[in-house]
Amino acid sequence: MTTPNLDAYWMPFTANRQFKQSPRLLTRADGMFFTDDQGRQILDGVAGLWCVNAGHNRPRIVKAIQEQAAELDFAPPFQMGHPKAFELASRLAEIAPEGMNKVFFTNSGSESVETALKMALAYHRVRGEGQRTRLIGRERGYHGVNFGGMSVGGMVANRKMFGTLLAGVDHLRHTHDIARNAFSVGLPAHGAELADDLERMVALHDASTIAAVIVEPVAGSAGVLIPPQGYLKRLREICDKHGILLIFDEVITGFGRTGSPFAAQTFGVTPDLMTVAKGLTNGCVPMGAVFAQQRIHDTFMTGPDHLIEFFHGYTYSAHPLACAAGLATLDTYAEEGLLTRASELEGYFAEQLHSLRGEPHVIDVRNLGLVGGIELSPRAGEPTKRAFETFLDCWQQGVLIRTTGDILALSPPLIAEREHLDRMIDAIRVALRRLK
Ligand code: PXG
Repeated sequence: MTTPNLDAYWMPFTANRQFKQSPRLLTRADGMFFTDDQGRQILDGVAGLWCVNAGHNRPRIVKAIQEQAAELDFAPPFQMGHPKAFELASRLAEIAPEGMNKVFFTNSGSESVETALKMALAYHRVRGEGQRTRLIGRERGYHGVNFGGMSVGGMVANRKMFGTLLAGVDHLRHTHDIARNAFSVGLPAHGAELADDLERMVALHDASTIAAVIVEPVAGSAGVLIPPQGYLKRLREICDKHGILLIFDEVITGFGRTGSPFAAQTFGVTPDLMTVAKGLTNGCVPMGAVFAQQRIHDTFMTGPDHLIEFFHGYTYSAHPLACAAGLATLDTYAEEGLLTRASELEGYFAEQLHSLRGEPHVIDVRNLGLVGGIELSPRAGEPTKRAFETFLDCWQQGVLIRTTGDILALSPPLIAEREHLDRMIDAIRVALRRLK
């Protein structure tokens, strides 16, 4: 295949110059594999980008999108609707955590986060507590790249170039603690007390100024940070004590990644608002959503009937193609039991991941459900380079992994078989052994 002219496309979250010197072009995908422009098969160790949970090119989803495009290509979402939007919201409410039965559609994880933050602020205002304007995120959190999500997020490189961000935001300490928790299998034992950081914020700012706390149940982009045992429950309790809303960002953990449909269910902790995207449509059509507790939604339903209750939405909210893809995705998940399959594979995957303990440069291995993280010691003076070289080596071996900082991440499609998991781990082992 001839390589296209690579000049005009300014690529997102990419080392553009390195890429354009030796491009990695994907041309097809099926099941667990991509095909590249050289005709090589690349095993997908990251479900595309944590999104293709049912694997690639699923016939039911492909057909649904094709048929929808011919039937109803677009329907305005404001003051209008189309049947599949309602059907998808109902189907999602059926698998949602307890009581989260209202669904607001967006087009990405970043938009879901902005939507949830705005919902939280407006909710308090409608209830007559409009002074609750403060938003609390967490160090090393990732909540997308728009201004709200960037502000509550805690990844330095994603924030430092972009000015003053939102005012009135504060951050809990992150929970990553290699000194106490290195090589934990599943949930780390130490660190539940870090949730008490929220009490510190309350002491500083007063609870009456705080609208919401947003955290990822399991942080993905920041390098697979698994919450310590009891941490999320404690955060929930402190939020309840002070009337602060708890938002779970489940953009990565949603749709089966941790062994239940949502991490809220895996941990037995129900948030007030929950953001999703990615696996909602199996990555096939951009779509995100915010789940809200009935009580939050109902708070907005006051005033004259003809007035808009929440001044927010997107041209492409509940786009017909996305709704069709979402419905077919949920069917596929249900037929194949994929939303709980990670819990079946978790033990085997953990064994394989933790077999990397003792390999060169490995300072921690972390796992939960079908998420794995391998942390490397950085090369002196060249942070992130070891991980990036491992990524390139695995790519040469025909395995796609993700890296962030000096951490390798795996999040295979939920259809993975043991031999796929073995191959991912083997490729990483080979790469680590020849790494400087
Ligand atoms: N919240 C979380 C928890 C995410 O992981 C977003 C929000 C934003 O979603 P959109 O659809 O706007 O990208 C994400 C996205 C990585 C990686 O390498 C992960 C994401 C994005 C880019 C890279 O781990 N997650």
